[in-house]
Amino acid sequence: AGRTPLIAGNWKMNLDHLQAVALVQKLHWSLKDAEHAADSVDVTVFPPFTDLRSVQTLVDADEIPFGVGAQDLSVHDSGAYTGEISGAFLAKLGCSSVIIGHSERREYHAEDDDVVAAKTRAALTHGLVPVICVGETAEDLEKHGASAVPIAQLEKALEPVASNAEIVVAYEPVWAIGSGQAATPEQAQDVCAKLRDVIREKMGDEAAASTRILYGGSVKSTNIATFMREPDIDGALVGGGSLKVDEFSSIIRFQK
Ligand code: G2H
Repeated sequence: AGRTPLIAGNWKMNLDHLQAVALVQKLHWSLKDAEHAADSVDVTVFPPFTDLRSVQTLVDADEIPFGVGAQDLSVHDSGAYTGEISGAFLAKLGCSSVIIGHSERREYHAEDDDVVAAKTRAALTHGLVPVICVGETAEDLEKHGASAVPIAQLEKALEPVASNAEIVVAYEPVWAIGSGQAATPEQAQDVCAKLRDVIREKMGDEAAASTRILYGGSVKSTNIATFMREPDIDGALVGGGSLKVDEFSSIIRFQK
């Protein structure tokens, strides 16, 4: 549908700054040498905060065509918030985007839809593209079906978003995360199409046509192509599969 695919690597709390630099360097070489270049795919990596400076320095120095993003940000711009990281700092480091509302933040850090909306606003204020994560738990799935919870989460997150803002949405069914059991492409497509309808309602036709919606949850080199064939899935948010050079490189070079 004219949207450039986006493959995003969410490293979670893995890799120190030296390991991070080594992985990005090797990934770059692997993609450069690859038979099928991944020219028409955007790649963004989301290292831990402490790796961002090192990764950004390498990416700049070697002109590596990867975006660099953070895994979280503060709702505040600056001030007495011990341990928090402002979107202003991330922007200054050269980050292009930030993951917001990942289910692990929702679960372990009690981030609710209000926090997700506030963080989305903070990201946009500082010129960062928010990668807004939504998804249902196994319990939600049983009680309400697959789409009700992600739809409600996205509606709330989009409240502070202007119709011309660039955002990315990631649909990650919580039961599929790190479990090795991905959703089927048909299930994921069904929810992603409904999420695109939410974008249309809240932001209009243009935003619905241009916004990239990713699938996340146990994406691997062996299943990426099946997701990428679906009309409303524009890429993937990859956790475990983004930590190894060969695997992530294969995911990036998916063939439909
Ligand atoms: C979902 C995903 C990346 P994994 O959290 O955000 O992780 O690919 O390990 O399931």
